[in-house]
Amino acid sequence: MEQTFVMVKPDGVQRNLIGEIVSRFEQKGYQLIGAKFMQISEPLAKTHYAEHQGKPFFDNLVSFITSGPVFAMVWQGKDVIQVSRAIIGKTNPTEATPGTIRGDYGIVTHKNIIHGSDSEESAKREIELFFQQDELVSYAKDVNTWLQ
Ligand code: RTP
Ligand code: MG
Repeated sequence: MEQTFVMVKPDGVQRNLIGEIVSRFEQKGYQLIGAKFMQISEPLAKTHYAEHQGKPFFDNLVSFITSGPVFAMVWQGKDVIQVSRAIIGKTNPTEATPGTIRGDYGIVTHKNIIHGSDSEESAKREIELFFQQDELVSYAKDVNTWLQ
């Protein structure tokens, strides 16, 4: 089953949006198989955002993502990589459609609340960067069991 890496950024944590964000992915029908509340180190930030090294916003991006705790997650389900990006919305919240997370809660590009992997390759890379294999738990769900 397809998996992707999603992370509530420091601004999202500070603004108490963890629950809202988790809820959106749960309600869509995706399954949470890993989660970690953590502080990103500078080396981890630079590795995670390596594709942007050398760009004018790189240093600010590293400072921002290490400025406070984040909530890192792995979500699983059909087409979860592409659909997560749709749930998250465009990078610049000004262009993000209302109804998306960035469209509903973001205003500026450098504080856009949430990260999601943009391809199969980056999902695999980012999951391995943030999680050990034994920190991911796939499990069957049967809601009715818990109502009886
Ligand atoms: P992310 O990786 O954080 O999920 O965001 P994204 O895919 O939507 O955007 P990406 O192009 O990967 O950029 C990573 C983060 O860098 C900041 N950024 N600033 N022109 C700019 O000032 C600029 N462009 C990108 C954003 O915070 C973006 O989320
Ligand atoms: Mg990106």
